[in-house]
Amino acid sequence: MQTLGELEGLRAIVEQFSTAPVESIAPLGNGHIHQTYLVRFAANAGQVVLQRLNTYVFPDLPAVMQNIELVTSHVRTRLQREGGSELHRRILSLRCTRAGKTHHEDPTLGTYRMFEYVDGTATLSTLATRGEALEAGRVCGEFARLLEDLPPARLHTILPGFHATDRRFEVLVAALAADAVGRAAHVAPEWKRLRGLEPLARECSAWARDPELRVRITHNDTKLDNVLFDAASRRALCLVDLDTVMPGYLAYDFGDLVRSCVCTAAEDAQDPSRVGVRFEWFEPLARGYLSELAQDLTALELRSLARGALWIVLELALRFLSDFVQGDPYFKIARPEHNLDRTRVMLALLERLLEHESEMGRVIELAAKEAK
Ligand code: GN1
Ligand code: MG
Repeated sequence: MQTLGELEGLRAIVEQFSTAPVESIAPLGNGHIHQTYLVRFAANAGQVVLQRLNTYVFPDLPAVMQNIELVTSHVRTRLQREGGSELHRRILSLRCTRAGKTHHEDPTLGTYRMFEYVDGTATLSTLATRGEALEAGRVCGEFARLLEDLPPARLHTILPGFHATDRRFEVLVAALAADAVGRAAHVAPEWKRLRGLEPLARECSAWARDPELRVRITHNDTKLDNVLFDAASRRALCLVDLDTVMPGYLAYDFGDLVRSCVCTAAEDAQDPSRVGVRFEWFEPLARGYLSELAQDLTALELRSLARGALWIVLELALRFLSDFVQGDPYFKIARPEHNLDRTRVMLALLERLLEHESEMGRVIELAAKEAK
């Protein structure tokens, strides 16, 4: 909960965007990067999402906001052309400041932006039905399909090397060597396991030398938390959290969705022995995803999808451990070993996923054949 002073500050920020009187402001969601609030206006004048943006993670906010404007307006136009209904629920809408800017910078309170809140929606922390899995996969594939005619070069590369798993490996090596906060010795067991996974960390870059692994516009943060569902029908409406939309590879988007859906434990569980894989979600996720995209994928892209689940889990293990070793500058933490717990969960998940390595490939092939 915010203090009274914080609340006053937030109200002052809201005034930059709207003159409507505010009824309440409450924290929303559980992102690791920004601070997100739900703002309710008085007299049923609607709700908006207000975000205090993390400028440590996103130093070039104008570039982030330009990407978001370009991508949301492109998707909106495509949906209109396809004759879709309820467009305001199928792509996020930015609300600009009263001065017409995409975000507001306050010298003491920080930098903020606002989105229209989409009514009657829910996010899911876990999947409960096959229908939800099909839908999550479908909306993720749809996002890529709707952006296939926008040249990737028109977008800013917001975070260079974001999914360059081999570079993430090198960052960890450097962090361990620098040992800025004296934690390197403590993470020796995790490092030993990660060191053995270097070939997997280098795999995507090797594949990417082949132009058949196409550079597309990708979301780059497609965890289940970022899929917005209709609360009643459980139909997936759209992807949220568009900060990292930029040129990338499909494998990471599909992989991120998979890893966030199949894990039986929370991303930050404190007991990694509870990590298992609900493999029954993999097939509907793949089927939903490919129902939108199968026609358009190269053979290498298709093969990369199952690898993506492995690449992203390894990448997250590397990122969480690097952050822990560097003293937690990046991911929000609620306890001292939070990032180490996250690392251990990712390592356990990778082990479990590797048991399904060839099965994942077979399921993708079959789903693609059926979708074509
Ligand atoms: C961060 O913003 P949020 O919490 O959705 C992170 C992702 C990680 C994710 C792990 C910009 O996502 O890359 O996969 O945490 N986003 C950024 O939960 O680093
Ligand atoms: Mg995010």
